Amino acid sequence: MLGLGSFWLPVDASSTTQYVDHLFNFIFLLCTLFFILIVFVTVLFAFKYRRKSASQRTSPISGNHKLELIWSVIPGVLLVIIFAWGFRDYMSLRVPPRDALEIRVTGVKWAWSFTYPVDGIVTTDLVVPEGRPVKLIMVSQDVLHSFFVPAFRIKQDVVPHRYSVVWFEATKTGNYNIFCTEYCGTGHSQMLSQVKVLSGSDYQDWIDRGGEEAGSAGRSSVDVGKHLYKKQACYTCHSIDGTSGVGPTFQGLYGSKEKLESGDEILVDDNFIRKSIIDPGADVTEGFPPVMPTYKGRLNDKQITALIDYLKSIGTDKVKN
Ligand code: HEC
Ligand SMILES: [Cu+2]
Repeated sequence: MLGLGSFWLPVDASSTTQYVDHLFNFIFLLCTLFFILIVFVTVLFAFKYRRKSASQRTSPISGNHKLELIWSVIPGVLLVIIFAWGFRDYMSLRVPPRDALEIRVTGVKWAWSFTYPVDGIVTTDLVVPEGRPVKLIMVSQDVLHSFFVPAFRIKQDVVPHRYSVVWFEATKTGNYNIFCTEYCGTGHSQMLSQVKVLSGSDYQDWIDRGGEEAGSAGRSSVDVGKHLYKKQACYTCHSIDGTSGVGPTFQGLYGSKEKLESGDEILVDDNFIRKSIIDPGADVTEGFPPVMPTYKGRLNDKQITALIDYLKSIGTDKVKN
């Protein structure tokens, strides 16, 4: 409609964007027309009916049924049109097609993770095939988040202890941003991921490869770990340069001795790191609050190993602070 879509709205890359866009353009156009009409009439009347002499009186007006009917019925009809149109499209957006591919989404402070129905595939970017409906079943592990993909025009709250559902069918291969649009704490603005839309055969290859992070085939375990450190938002609490954040720095952590809240001293080795990631509440490091979220179910064994390899690579001589 008038090419407004491309100017006001982000790229569209799903089969249902038209629902949102057409209605948006209609309402936008309506608002523009009424804005012009109202401003024009206001200015016109201000001149036409302004007081012409000091002795002029306002003529007595008791009402005008015809006028009142016109300004009630016309907007009333327009509202009913918007409602009916919106309701029809809302239903199409709410009800996922039966044959949709189901992927589970977990929101956590401050990262998204995606669990595939195929054994063990867990990712931080949502990888989907082009031209196939995808149904996302979403839940939060902590606070309220909201899953938003502008290019698909889908947005849905992600709530703890309850599953919410949203669906889409990507129509163009490429990468599209995922945002969290419900303020969820310090790292909210860094809660970023991408939808990677692959062609059907590329997607199948990706699944067959065990769902490596897209583009990570052939990368070393340390590199994958480094990638996960960023994508799983470890960096929002753990620095790698020795500075203490919400959690202890990773610099020189591997192989060092840590004091636990229980008073025990423990050697940071592969098993301790693994345990810290899966069950962070079990051995809390002295001097830190027990706020680390569990990554159980959001990282598979391969990914945990990659993180361990990455931590090992950041040096073993700890700069104490
Ligand atoms: C919300 C903040 C937060 C995030 C995100 C977070 N952690 Fe932690 N982490 C902590 C805190 C606080 C501690 C110390 C208290 C404890 O042991 O539970 C900790 C402890 C650890 C420890 C033990 C360190 C030690 O000195 O004993 C490891 C290993 C660890 N985290 C790894 C990770 C990894 C890997 C990630 C990302 C996959 C991650 N953490 C994400 C806050 C966080
Ligand atoms: Cu969030």
